[in-house]
Amino acid sequence: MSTRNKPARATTVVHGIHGHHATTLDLVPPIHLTSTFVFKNADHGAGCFAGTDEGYIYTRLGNPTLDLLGEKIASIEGAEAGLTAASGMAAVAAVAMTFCRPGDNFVACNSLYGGTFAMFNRHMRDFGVEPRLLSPADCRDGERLFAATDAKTRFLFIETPANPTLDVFDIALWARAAKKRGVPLVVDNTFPTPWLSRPLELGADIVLHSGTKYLSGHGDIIGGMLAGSKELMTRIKKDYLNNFGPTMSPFTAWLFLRGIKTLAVRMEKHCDNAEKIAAFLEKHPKVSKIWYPGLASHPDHAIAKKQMARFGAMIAFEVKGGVDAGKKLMDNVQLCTLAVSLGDCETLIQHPASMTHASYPREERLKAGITDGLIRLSVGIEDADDIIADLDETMRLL
Ligand code: LCS
Repeated sequence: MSTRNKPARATTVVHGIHGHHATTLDLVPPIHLTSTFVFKNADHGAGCFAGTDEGYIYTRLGNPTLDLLGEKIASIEGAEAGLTAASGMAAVAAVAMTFCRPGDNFVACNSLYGGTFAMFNRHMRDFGVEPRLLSPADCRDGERLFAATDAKTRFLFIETPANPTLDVFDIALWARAAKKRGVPLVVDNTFPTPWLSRPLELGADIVLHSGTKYLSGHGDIIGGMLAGSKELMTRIKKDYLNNFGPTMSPFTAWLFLRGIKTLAVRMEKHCDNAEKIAAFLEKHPKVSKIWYPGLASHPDHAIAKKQMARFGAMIAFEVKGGVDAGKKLMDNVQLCTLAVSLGDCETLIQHPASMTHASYPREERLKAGITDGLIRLSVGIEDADDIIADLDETMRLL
C-alpha cells in the first residue's frame, strides 16, 4: 500500500531521490559534466584517495550524476545500491570479470542476447573461464541446473524473458540453486524492466540492464546498469569498473534519469499494444508460430504470470514461407522500422539469425531455440491499430 513513507513505484520512478538543490532549487538535477574534481587541499586529496575523506575525485571513479542514476536504478529494483556502466555489455563484462578467474566456470542459459553469448562463449573461454551454457529445457529443471554447478562455479546467469526466444525462466528456482551453491544469481532484467519484474524480490542477487532499451525509452543513448547489495556493488566497482573503465557519460546518465521518469506509462502502453498485436498475429493465417509470454499458448505462460506484472512488448514469430517470406515482410513494412535494438517508442522489426544473434554458430543457435525464420518485433507506443494495419497489409504480399 502506498503511504507518504513508502510511495508507490509509479511515484518512485517519477520523483528524484534527494529532493532539490538547497540553493538553486532546480526541479531537475543539473548535469555534472566534469572529468575531475577539485580538492580543498593536499590532505583532502590524499584523504579522498584513502577513503577517509568525503569527496569526488575523478568521474571514472565517481560522479554525482552517475551516482544519482545508480541510486535511481537501486530504488526501482528494490536494491541497496546501483551502478552505471558504458553499455549493457559493459555491465555483463563487469559481472563476468569480477567473479571469474582462470579455471573457474559459470552457469547460464544458452538463450541469450548475441553479444552476451559471444562474450561468454568466446572471450571468457579465451580468459580460461568455462561457460556452462544449458539448454532451455535444462534451465527449467532444478536438479539438472544444480548438477551443472560445482565448487569452481562463480555465478549463475539468466535473461528472462530471453532475447529473442521469449523463454521465461523461473527466477526463484535459479535463486535456490545459486543459494545452495553459495554464489550470486545474476538476472538480465532488460526485457521486462523493474516495472514488470523485480528479480531481487524473487531471490536474485544482482540485476543487470541494457539501459539502452526501455530505461532510456527513446533510442538515443547506450548504457548499462547493475543493482544489488552494497557489498556486491562495491566489489564490482572496485574489482572491475574503476580500473577497466567502461564509464557512462554524465550527460547520458542525465538522459537516463529523464527517460526513467516515464517508464511506468511507457511500459503500460507497450504492454497494451503488444497484447493486441500478439492476439492479431496468433490468429493470422500467414503466421506459423508465435512466442509471446502473455499468450495462453506460450509454454512458459504460467511462470510468466507468476513472476511478471504484465508480459512485456517483445514478440517473436515466424511466417509461412520461411526466411524468404520473412525478408519480404521486413523489407516492405512501412510503419515498423527495420532495425536492431528494442524498447524504443517506435516499433522495430529485425531478423535475429542474421542480425542480433549472428554471433551464434548455427547449430548453437538452433539449440537455443532461435530458428532461421524467427522475426523479432519490439512493439512501440504508436497506435496499436496502425501497427496491426502495417503488418496486415504487408503480410498480404507474402
Ligand atoms: N542484454 C540484453 C538482454 C540485450 O538485449 C542487450 C542488447 C544487451 C544485454 C547488451 O546491451 P548494450 O550493450 O547493447 O546496451 N540487445 C540488443 C538487441 O537485441 N539488439 O541490439 C542490441
